[in-house]
Amino acid sequence: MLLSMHLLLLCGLTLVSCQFPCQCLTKTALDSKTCCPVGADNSPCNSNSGRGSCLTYTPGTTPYNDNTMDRRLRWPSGLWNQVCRCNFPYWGPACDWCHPRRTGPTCSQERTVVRRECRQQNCTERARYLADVVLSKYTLSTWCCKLEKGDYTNTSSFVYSRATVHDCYVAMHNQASRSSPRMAGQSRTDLAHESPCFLTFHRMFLLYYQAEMQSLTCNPNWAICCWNWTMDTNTCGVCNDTMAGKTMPDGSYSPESPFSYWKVACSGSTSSSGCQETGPYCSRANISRRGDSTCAYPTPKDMADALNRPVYDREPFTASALNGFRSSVEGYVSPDGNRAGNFMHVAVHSCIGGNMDWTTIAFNDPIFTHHHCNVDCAFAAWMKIHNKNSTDFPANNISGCHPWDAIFPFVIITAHPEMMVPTENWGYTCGYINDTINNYYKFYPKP
Ligand SMILES: [Cu+2]
Repeated sequence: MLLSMHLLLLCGLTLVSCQFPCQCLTKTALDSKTCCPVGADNSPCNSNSGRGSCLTYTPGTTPYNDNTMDRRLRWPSGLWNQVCRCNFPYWGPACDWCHPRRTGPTCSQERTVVRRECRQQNCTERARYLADVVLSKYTLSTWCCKLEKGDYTNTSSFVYSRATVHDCYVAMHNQASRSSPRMAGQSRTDLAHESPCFLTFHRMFLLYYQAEMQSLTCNPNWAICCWNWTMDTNTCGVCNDTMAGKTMPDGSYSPESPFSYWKVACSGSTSSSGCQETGPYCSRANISRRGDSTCAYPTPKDMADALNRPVYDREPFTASALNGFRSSVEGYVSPDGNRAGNFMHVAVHSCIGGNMDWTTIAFNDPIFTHHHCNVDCAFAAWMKIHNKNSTDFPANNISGCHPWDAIFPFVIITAHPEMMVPTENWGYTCGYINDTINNYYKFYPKP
């Protein structure tokens, strides 16, 4: 408790989010399996002010062959079984944020933020957005700690450190996609990709990032800008110095982009290690891309074809599961759903290349959010076109991705299907969703 109080004093009252709350990684917290951070009212989960309670959480039991050694599974029970449960309209690790669809000092105002195509921002808005993202790279998160070393089979191996806001999201994505010891017959342990969880994980991930940016910038209307790459044919339309940065022939960023100064976070990570660093900040590599900037981007017809898969996902629910919307938009399957390869979301990661081409460090490139914003917009369009809801999230046998599994690494317990709802329920919309839907109807007339 003393350490938590001390941390609170250090952090002040504005808590923002990241990989794991530092207060939950102390030996005491891990030994007692309790992750109930002390909030602004000096009580765990801000319970004194009625915002939340520290409760025992028991995840759904699974009939499948999960690796019980990997403490990311049956989340969060491998690390903590006492966690905050926030009362609406409160949200966040200590229930001190507003739910994403509320704002104001007492979280009483309903609101919806609009995620626009980046190119719809005017000059002032672009400059502001760029400055905000740069601020996130150089501002130490007030409560996030990232796991630098540690094996998810043994919590006493954990080594954690504070990190900046942006770098915590690199770490979060890194930890969700790392491998870990497997049981016989288990083919994968990535908790964020190559499964039905791909779209639900990334929706929660971007929502958290957006909430944190709103807090960091004191701007409750801050919204991620989206890169609709179907507008581009063979060059990246947002890769200029007023937006995501221009790429030089050697793969570096244009010296006129602030991103040319950025260093890679989780620079020493491999697919099975934690977010390790190669050395002190200044000695790390600069973030980078693929030098040759020309690439065949997914076309409006590709997007329409992917949107035309009426079923969310199908057996075996892996990267190459054929004929489902998730695998087509993720892109290990063609947009028409019938063959494996590199298309859509995956193809765009490769088009940008460099850090973006490695799942465990992809978030280092600020274009990650612009890209995934568009993927999330496609998810929203697909739900509207086919009239889908959370009951369409399939029962499946993928570890960490059962319908009752809480989304790792968030300590706000949220099951994957809870993300499969209209975006308005989570306080945002995609500003160009009607363009995406109308484009779909150009290729596939309304029934
Ligand atoms: Cu990802």
